[in-house]
Amino acid sequence: MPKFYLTTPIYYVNDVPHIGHAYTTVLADVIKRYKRLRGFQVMFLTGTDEHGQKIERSATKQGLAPKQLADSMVERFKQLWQILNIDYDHFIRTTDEEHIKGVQKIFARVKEKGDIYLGEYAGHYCISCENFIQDSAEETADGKRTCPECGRPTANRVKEKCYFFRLSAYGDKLLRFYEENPDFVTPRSRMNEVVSFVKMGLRDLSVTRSTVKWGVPVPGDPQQTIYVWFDALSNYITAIDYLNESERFTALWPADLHIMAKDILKYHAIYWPAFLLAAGLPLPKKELIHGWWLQDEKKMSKSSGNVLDPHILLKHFSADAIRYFLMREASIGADGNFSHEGFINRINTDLTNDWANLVSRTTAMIEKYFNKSFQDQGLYTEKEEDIQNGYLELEKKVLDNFDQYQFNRGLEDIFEFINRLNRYIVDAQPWNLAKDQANLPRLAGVLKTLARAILSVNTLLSPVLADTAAKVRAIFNASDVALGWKKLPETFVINQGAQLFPRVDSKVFFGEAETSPPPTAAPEVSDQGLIEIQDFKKVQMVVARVLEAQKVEKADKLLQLKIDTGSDTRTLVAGIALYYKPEDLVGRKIIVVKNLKPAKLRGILSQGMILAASDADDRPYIPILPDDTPIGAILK
Ligand code: ME8
Repeated sequence: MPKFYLTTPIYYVNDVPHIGHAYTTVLADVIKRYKRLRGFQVMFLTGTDEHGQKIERSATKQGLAPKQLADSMVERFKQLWQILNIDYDHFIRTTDEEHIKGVQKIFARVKEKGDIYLGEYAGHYCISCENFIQDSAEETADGKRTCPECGRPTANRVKEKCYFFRLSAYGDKLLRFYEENPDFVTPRSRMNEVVSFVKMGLRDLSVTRSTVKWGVPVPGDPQQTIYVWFDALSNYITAIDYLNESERFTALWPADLHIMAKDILKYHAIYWPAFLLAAGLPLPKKELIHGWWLQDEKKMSKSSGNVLDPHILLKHFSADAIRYFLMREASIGADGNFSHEGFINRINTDLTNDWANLVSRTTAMIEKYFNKSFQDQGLYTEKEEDIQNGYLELEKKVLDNFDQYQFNRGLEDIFEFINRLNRYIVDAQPWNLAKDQANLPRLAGVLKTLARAILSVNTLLSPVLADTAAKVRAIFNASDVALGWKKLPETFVINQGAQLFPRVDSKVFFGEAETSPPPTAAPEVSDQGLIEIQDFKKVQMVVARVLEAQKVEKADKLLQLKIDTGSDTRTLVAGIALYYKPEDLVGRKIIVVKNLKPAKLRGILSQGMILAASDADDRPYIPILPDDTPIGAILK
């Protein structure tokens, strides 16, 4: 069996997983299942990137040691991958002992060969990108510079001894490699970007830090730690036993496919091949670069505050529904825009109306007219032949698209065919055929054709709809998982199962989704962000006492409070339940905005808003006033 070694990026642990991470990982999982269907033995690697100043700072902010933060985040990632049915073979953490030793080994090897040398760096540093910034970068008013990668101001100027990688020596070698392997980076537009970048000339790269403690120590110079990207990229080889260069390593390396979004293209398509060339190792075969998931046309990222939590979707929809949406809506190379409305429409139309309905209509008719199984041969016409040929054409087209990782196009074709099958039912009118005993062989011909078409399409869908495909096979008692026009099992009995994609009430779904809305535009303010006192006075803030508090059913984040504002008693709903228990608040005096327009949250009318400070992670801190503060007192 040919092997296929497939990787996702290893994700930073300062961020909880969001739909962007889910997309890359689902894509990798779909590729794994597809390649398996095509006869490959697949090794699928994912994991977490845990070293560096960014993680260290994030941990300190939360009062944790970096490893503690990493441990808790790793659980979040693993849990989400389990729910999304991600069948990875190995989860690597850069804090794994084997990885650390492997990184030190490749570092030492490159150094031995003379491509890592000791020098000194003087300049600015971007903590977010963990990169030194050239002095030519734009300067801000306070003498800092803005990072050309992320646009954030850099930390103060630093001067430090560090080791450099002789990247400048690899420009020509890389260009030759790209020329000989024009599909190394796909899509082609991304390959062109890489080539232009390299042609502009490469400077040596600093690959250690003396100021960062949370990292892999440099062998022989433990005052220095290895640059996070040198550390992180090495995961692709350390995970398969580069340390011992065992048979496993030689069997799996080079990787067949690295998957990522365009943000980290440069690291994977320039630095990584250069490090490997320097270490005398073969280069990965292909890198698949996908676009961004955007919300409101902005890249989803924690710092923009517009990340979409996949758990909200998972409360109402199956993993397969989410996997399908992600694969159907995004085309490799282009950005995808996420909207809840688009999501629910896509699922209700394709999966509930078209696919689940086709399966349930067909099986219901087989049950009704043939008491769950066929005994006789069917009578077939040209129409059935058309369906079979139509399927064979479809399969060819879909495999072509899937081979190029164009899952959206393949799925589009599959659903066109599903619609054709639904039209075929209307056209054949099985309910009329059933009225006359003489037409039973014909009816059997129609329903058997539908059953065979469903089972065949089911296999094409199986890389994406992994759970559902197994359910459909169980309904038909079929065990064949191979491609092709399916035969029906010898003893053919329908097992009616639960509905495949129950319709989700959009009102319930939106009620929940609205509890984590994207940030709304800031109110109009004058030039320097200043407001008039009249503007401030428009907001009526008073002291209120919490009379009762309880959790809102099926909404993890919400607490429902009954409060006394001095002039009335009212209900508030606040997104604080992850951090405050009802008993923390009952009897306490808090500040509420009284004249906020009421809003319905999960069907409960919230009349006003509780005031709370929130940190960068959106954790609320509610100011509790002294017991003797009078209820109804106005804040002004
Ligand atoms: O960059 N849309 O980790 P990271 C689509 N640790 N994909 C997205 C996305 C979005 N809005 N946001 C994130 C790192 N991703 C490094 C990688 S690898 C040796 C080291 C996905 O947690 C996408 O795959 O910032 C992107 O490349 C990756 O998450 C970045 O993850």
